[in-house]
Amino acid sequence: MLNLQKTELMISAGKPEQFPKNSVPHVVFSGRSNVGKSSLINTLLNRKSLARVSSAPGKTVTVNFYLIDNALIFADLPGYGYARRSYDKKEDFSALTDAYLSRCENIALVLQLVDLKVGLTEYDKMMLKWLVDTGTPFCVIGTKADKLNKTELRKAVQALVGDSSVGAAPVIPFSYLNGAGKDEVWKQIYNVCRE
Ligand SMILES: Nc1nc2c(ncn2[C@@H]2O[C@H](COP(=O)(O)OP(=O)(O)O)[C@@H](O)[C@H]2O)c(=O)[nH]1
Ligand SMILES: [Mg+2]
Repeated sequence: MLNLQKTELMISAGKPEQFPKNSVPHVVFSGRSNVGKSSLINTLLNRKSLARVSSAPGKTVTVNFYLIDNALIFADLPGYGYARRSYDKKEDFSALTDAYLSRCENIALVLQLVDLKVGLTEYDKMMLKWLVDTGTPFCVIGTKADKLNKTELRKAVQALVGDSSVGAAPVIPFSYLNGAGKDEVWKQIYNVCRE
């Protein structure tokens, strides 16, 4: 088991040269701005505010690397598809994300976050296609599950499970408000990291 107390923000990398160069496996958090990446990271690590939860999303373009117990890295990618971001900032985001995804050889698992109320966006589908094409292991995390009633939740999860871009990947509904899905996400992380 990992000692989650031993977690630190290694670096907020704004340039590829700053990406960590050690050989620790990476779990990558990908998704639209505001989808709940920081909230998921904080929940998984039992922290309130290690990863900054933003009400005004998408200002700085960085990949944030958290080192856990010297054995695992959480990589928080820049959020994409945020409408108010200026055009060139958008370019920055994709350049940095592309650089990370193409250069990092230690990606063990990608958690692709999708807001259950919004469903899959074109950007989400682009990312999922890349994950399938490159054979990168991934799970889809349906976020903000607490905002839906039982029927809506079942429909939203079914829509993700049935989408061809998701394929056979696990779909896990998650809520940071009540912790639903937290154990299942950790199970997936431990599964790939044991290999
Ligand atoms: N109701 C609810 N709100 C959430 C959940 N996760 C995130 N949020 C809210 O969504 C907003 C964006 O969350 P954040 O974690 O910063 O998203 P990020 O931009 O993907 O890192 C914040 O206002 C959060 O409080 C959730 O599971 N349930
Ligand atoms: Mg964030």
